[in-house]
Amino acid sequence: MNLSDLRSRIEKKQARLAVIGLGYIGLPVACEFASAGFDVVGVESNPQRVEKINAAQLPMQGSEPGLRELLTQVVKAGRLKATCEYQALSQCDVVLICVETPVDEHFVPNYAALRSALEGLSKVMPDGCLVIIESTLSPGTMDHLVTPLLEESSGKKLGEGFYLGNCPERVMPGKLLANLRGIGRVIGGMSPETAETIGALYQHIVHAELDLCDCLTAELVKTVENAYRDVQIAFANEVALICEATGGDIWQVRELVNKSPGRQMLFPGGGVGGHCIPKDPWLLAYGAGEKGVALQLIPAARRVNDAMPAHVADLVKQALNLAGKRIEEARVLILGVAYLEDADDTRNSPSLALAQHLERYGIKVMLHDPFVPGYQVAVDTAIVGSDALVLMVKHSAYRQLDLANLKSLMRTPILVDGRGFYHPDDVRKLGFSYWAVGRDNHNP
Ligand code: SAJ
Repeated sequence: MNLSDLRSRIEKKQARLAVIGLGYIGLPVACEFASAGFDVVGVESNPQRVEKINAAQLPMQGSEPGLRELLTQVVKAGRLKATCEYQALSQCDVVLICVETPVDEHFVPNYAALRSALEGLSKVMPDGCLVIIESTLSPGTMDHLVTPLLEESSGKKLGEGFYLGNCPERVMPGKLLANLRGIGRVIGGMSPETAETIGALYQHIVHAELDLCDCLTAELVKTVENAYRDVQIAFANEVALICEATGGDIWQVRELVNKSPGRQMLFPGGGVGGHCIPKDPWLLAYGAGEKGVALQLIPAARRVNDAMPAHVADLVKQALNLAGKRIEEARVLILGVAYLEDADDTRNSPSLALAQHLERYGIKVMLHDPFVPGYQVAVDTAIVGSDALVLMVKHSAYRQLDLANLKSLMRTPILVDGRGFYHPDDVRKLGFSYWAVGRDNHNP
């Protein structure tokens, strides 16, 4: 099939769609296209996830407004089917690839999942198939990895036997559907006609601007927008350290700085987690490094943010020492394991990094999270006999905690605030020794 025939089938919603990878990115987009009227098959490596999806059960916990209902609607309508078999792709006109693209311990992209998806697809890819990579890629990957791998494995030629584009996702756990529907997308095509065809597809589900460009630009935009955010957060974290040392209050400083025209300081905190921000700067840096550009600022920002869990651990240690507690006998409860408030995603969780630092000091660590399975023992049970409570995630449920009651259950009333969640006076009035990222900890 040529691009103009494909485009016409897309416009009439007759094109048969497939999504490889039914995770936080793939499942919502598969549901959205199915709901828009396309027949969608999802290819997923995890058989339990396949089973859940075909039973219209959401495979993730957190609060994802509208997704559970949407999944039920499209599965019951027979518009979305999940399978582990790549053979299902042999009948598809358009294949979206939504697999993880993490970096390894040396900050080098780990494209194992992407390679596996591309190789699986190549074996069964029909002529004229349109392949769209939604995964985040190091700049240059479409040219140097995706295209040659698809051509060599399938024996087809780009632009004749198949078409190729890169449409990076901009979702956020907790707002998966809202972001998918309401945030504009950059659409890169290996040819302008391909970008236009992909635009014709996404206009069925994205009710925001679609910016068409080449694939390198799409790869750069995605990694740069997240590196930008990481640098902004690192700036806030470094100013937080200045405020702690000088006795300032970062939350007041940030509010007043942002009254200055053109300033938009972000929030400091106990660390930067998630599947995007901690790794996309490294994907960008890798692409730059391949071209001989040695970066300074972007890697430094990563180091600042990655040092925040250790900084919170140091605050806990200082608090215990001041309270005369023996570190190796202390018990600490961490509130929040997910990397973001009101979500269940624990990828690159700063809380888990904090727990490792505390355990290295010999501290017994307990963790609580209302959304993450395995961490849901009631707070007023887990806190009994503890020497410090550490707030690491601003889950809404934590607003309901009765701090006076929790203090009465603790052995030592220390509260360490990693997210500016509490007002120092309110907490100290209850008798807590209050410590915080970005605040004056000289008189806790
Ligand atoms: N964080 C801070 N300070 C801030 C903002 C975030 O410490 O001011 C921390 C969070 O606690 C979290 C991590 O950074 O641990 C990431 O938070 P995030 O708000 O950036 O959430 P993500 O990782 O889901 O970011 C995604 C990104 N979207 C995509 O990559 C598609 C990001 O570009 C968006 O700006 C963000 O969602 C959003 O705000 O929607």
